[in-house]
Amino acid sequence: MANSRAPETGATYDVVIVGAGFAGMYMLHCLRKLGLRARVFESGGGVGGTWYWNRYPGARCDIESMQYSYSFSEELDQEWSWSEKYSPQPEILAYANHVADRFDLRRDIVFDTRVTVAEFDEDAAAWRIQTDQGDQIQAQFCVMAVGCLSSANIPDFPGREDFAGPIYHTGHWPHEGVDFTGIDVAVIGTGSSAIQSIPVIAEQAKSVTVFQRTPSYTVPAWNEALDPEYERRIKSDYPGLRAKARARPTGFYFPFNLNSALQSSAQEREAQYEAAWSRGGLPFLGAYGDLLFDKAANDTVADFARAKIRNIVNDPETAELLCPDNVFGCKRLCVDTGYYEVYNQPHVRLVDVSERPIQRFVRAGIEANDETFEVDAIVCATGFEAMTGSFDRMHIVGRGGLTLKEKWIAGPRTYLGLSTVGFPNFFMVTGPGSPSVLANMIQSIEQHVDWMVDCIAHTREIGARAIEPTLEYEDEWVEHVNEVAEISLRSTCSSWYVGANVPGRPRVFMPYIGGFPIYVNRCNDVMTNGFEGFVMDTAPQTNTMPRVRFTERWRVPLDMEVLSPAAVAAKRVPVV
Ligand code: N01
Repeated sequence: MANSRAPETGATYDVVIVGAGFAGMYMLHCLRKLGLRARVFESGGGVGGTWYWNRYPGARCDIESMQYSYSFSEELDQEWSWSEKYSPQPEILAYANHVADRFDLRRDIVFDTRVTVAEFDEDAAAWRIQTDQGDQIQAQFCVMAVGCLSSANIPDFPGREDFAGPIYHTGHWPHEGVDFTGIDVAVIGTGSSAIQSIPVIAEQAKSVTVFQRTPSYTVPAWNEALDPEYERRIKSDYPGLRAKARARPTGFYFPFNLNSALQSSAQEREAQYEAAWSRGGLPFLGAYGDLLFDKAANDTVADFARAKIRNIVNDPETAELLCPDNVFGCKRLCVDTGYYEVYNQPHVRLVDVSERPIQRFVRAGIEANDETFEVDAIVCATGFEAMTGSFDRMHIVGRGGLTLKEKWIAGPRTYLGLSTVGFPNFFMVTGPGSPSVLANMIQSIEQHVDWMVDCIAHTREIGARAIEPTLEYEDEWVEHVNEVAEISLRSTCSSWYVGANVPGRPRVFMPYIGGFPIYVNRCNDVMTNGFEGFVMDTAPQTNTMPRVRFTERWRVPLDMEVLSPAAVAAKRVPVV
């Protein structure tokens, strides 16, 4: 990326932040409130992170916009208006830009600059940072705000360089947009990005050929213009809604039925699923309390979803190919607008590559199943190296020359998804081992940032140079994350949650599935107990109680009525 500025060398900051998405922006805002000096490096040309890069047609959030937004500022909540129930990517990016302007964040963010090296200097107790633009700076703390789904997974299809046309990845979409009018397009993949983009691409293209390795379950979004009366009602008590959301396992609020699917009659279940389908979106998973924990219960909802597909898709062969046979909601549930319906259009074709992988790209298109599919453009909707991909792309070196890559060779190991042994003063926003992608990401981000800022402030206030978790607590947390993952059916299938979408990655269930409130309570307790499980060096008064500034708002009572069975089970499992 062109960058004409002179590199910054020799400067010292309190905190360096990698990434200016929703996490990096909020981190910067909070650190400034404490009077700390922070520098943010961002590889993109603007703020917004995932919403800066994922500009593919049809991209929008799948959590209602009124909840998929920052909650730290009541003024911000009141002044911003969303136009749709699930807002489109350009509007979410506009919101990120509004936040950057409103809180004057840009002056501490360096754009078009990728951090390449982060190395802990044990003598200085500080991180030495290098970028691809020649910057060399130092900071006491290093905060990775790199996102969970940022590193594009572009499979190594043979013959990629032979294809005559353009190849796009949904996660790196050209900023000027792509005009598919009148051309033949191939889409590889059928995850959330594909499911959102295919119906929109099909509106323009002469033909769309979709290469499917594994079908996904998707429920309709029933997206619509935001009802002003609904907005007014929420804004009349926004803090109330935010508090209710925080008490939920998913970090966002929606009606949740705790009853068991198996204890309902077939007729009752059908009615319940129909009602949930007609409300649409991710709340569909709240139709019954045991859908993700009991295979027999899950079979009932999977049957319902397959019946929907067969009912919507006219061609029986295509309908069968679109019917998943795995656990419903095991992979991330997709939320769509007109996805199954698109296969009723004569110019949209589904190609099954589940038995035999795509053979190669050739000049004219794609060879699969011994057939050449001639296309003018290829869209790879092939996902991300989730959770750890962005860390892998930097050279991160902790104490004693240990690299993070080496440490995580068999899968990520963290304490609370916040930090990792051997890497002092190093924090990860929504890192592996935290609820992250299993909860409303913006809530997950804010809770992590608030905790980290209180932690950084405390460390400095007591005069410690460094803070790092202990191996004992990290091991216990990793064990607990794995134990809780076993409770849910989500750990049973090959998904990006377990790294199975990228060949060669270790199979580990990466996010914490115990539920957001349980997790938040644990983080609160760790802080209240003087950062239990962490060691601080050269701290003269380690028994000083932390001042809870930012974290206070997360001390909400647990709503035991709506905790998921995994969350309840997690609470029973002794953590330390
Ligand atoms: O990626 P994915 P995504 N040959 O990994 C296929 C979030 N998100 O970008 O399932 C052929 O889900 C792969 O097949 P398989 C959301 O959390 C949210 O769509 O591995 N196919 C799969 O079908 C989501 O879960 C929104 O067998 C290959 C697809 O590519 C996450 O991001 C919107 C292949 C990848 O699907 C990732 O979604 C978009 C190969 N070699 C994304 N390699 C919202 O709605 C991979 N595939 C907010």
